Amino acid sequence: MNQKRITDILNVRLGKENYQKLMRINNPKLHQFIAKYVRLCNPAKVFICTDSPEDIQYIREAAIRNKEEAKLAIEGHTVHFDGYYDQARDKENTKYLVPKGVNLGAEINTMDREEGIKEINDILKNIMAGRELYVKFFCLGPTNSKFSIPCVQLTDSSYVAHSEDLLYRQGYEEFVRLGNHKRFFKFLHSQGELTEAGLGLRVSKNIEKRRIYIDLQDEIIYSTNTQYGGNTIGLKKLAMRLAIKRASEEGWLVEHMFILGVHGPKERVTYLTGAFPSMCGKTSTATIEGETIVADDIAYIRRINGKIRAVNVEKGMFGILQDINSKDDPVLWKALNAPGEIIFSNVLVTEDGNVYWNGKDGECPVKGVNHSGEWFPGKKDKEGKEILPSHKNARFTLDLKTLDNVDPKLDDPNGVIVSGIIYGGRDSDTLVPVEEAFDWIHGIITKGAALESESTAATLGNEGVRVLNPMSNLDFLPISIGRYIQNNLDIGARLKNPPRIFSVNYFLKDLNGNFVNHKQDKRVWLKWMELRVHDDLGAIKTPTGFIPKYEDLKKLFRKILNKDYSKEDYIKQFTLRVPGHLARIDRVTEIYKVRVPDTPQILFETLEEQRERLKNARARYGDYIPPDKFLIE
Ligand code: SPV
Ligand code: MN
Repeated sequence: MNQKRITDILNVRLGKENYQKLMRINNPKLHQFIAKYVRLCNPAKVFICTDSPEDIQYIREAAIRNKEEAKLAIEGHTVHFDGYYDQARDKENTKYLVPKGVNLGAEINTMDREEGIKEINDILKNIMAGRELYVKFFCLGPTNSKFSIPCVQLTDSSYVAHSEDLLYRQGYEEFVRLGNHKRFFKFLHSQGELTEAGLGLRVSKNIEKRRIYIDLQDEIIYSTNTQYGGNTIGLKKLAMRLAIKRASEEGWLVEHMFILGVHGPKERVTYLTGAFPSMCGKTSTATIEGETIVADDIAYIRRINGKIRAVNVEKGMFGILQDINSKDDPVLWKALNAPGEIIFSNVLVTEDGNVYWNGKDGECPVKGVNHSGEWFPGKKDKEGKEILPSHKNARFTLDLKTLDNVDPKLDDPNGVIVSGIIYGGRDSDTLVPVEEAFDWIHGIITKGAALESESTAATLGNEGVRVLNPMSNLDFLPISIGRYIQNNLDIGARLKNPPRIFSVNYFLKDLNGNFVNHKQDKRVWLKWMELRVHDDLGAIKTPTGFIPKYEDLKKLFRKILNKDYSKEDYIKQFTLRVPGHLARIDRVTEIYKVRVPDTPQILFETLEEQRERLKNARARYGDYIPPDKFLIE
């Protein structure tokens, strides 16, 4: 399309006011993108959303008017439902469109680019007929920063647009300022035809045509016939995929990580990042009492003047509700029960407009409406599966400023210095609750690249299956796993003082199947890590890393939780479980050997060294080695 044709289309389709708003941005590529999809998707109306409070209010009201959200009893709270079969990220239908001859390895879902674009264009044709298209501008990362990436989102879902207003920094003025100068990411979403669900809310009907296609070449993501945030909120996991590709080319990282300010002695604040697969304690760690939150899900990480620095890509939270209660999560609990702008999704709504989620304080209501419609205890779905009051992946969306413990550096364009990196997974039988790696390479390989987790309800499919999930980022990788691991190794290599690397495991069980830790124990692990970063504490060297000394934990448990920490608990938690570790090394090595052809050689070497250390220890002390054995050495 030539420039004249583009402006003609926009002029006619947008109407005067919206046309003028768009034309304040002097960026022909942007105009072309919008014109192309307005023509193809054929919406009845187009709304260009600036950063003004009136425009943002328009979106908020549209979500109610369009019946994508309904008001709840508490001021500012709304509820949204996704379709019964649209409750999580759809891995199967999320594909990278790759040109012929490109091979990203067996773990990454790809399809031929031309074929994909043809298919998606067919689906998109007239898909917005009769509806309004919202055009929104955002900035990933703080604005006006080395980290920032401008983005444009086209969506016919006012729920998606509203969610993004809570989750991302506004970017219209950033686009105006940048004019024609910077590359930007593009997202196109349509929820497709709608059907009525509980409370008269409307959900995507044609789930069989749900597609999430990622075009790395043009930095465009298409998402159709779905509403669930992880499939639709362009700036979240969709943008992450584009950003990982760009970062890989430019020598920085995009990680599935929280960023937490951990408060040490004498008002010292030490920033730790943490990568956990979904539903493994990432949110509850990021919002933990006593510390301050910078990010809960996605971090951009750069090496700047010999230091690793990180920013939060987002400014809000799309968090899991299940099991949030007043005792374990006081910070979130308070925010979720106070007036303020929050979107609840896939919860149970009672007649009086209150919400209930699995594991919330108080009695479960005996009736209400949820993502399955009218709900009552014992209700079953078509497959005979019991429907819980809320979906396990039910979520809340809020601006981080709603929380009491937001860190003052949230919007710092320079980010924060990362002093430690935590890798966490769901492991019922092997890894100790907290452990520090020997060094950068040992940490990246044995804690990050070898991260395994038992699968959860955050993605469609079976739960409880142990899967390898390098850096908990596997679902979002648009580059080969080998290359990704190498990028991680590279960023900390040759640094004088790279971040310390830790693993945590909140899910260890004893032989009777009981968890060996309480949820609050993680507060102690965080303080221990903070002190280790500054070499304020010693540790015990084991074949798999440094673990805490009993006396140190005893003091910390008393100080932080006012609890008596018994030696018996310590031994139960920190015994080295050699058979589990050896089996894990076997599993991980096998996957890398067979499925990841470009695995860096150092991965195999590092795991082999660990195997040798474990075998030697076993020869001396047996299969299950209490920590004190290593103290004597
Ligand atoms: C996750 O599943 O990792 C999330 C939510 O943070 S989603 O947006 O679905 O990715
Ligand atoms: Mn996530």
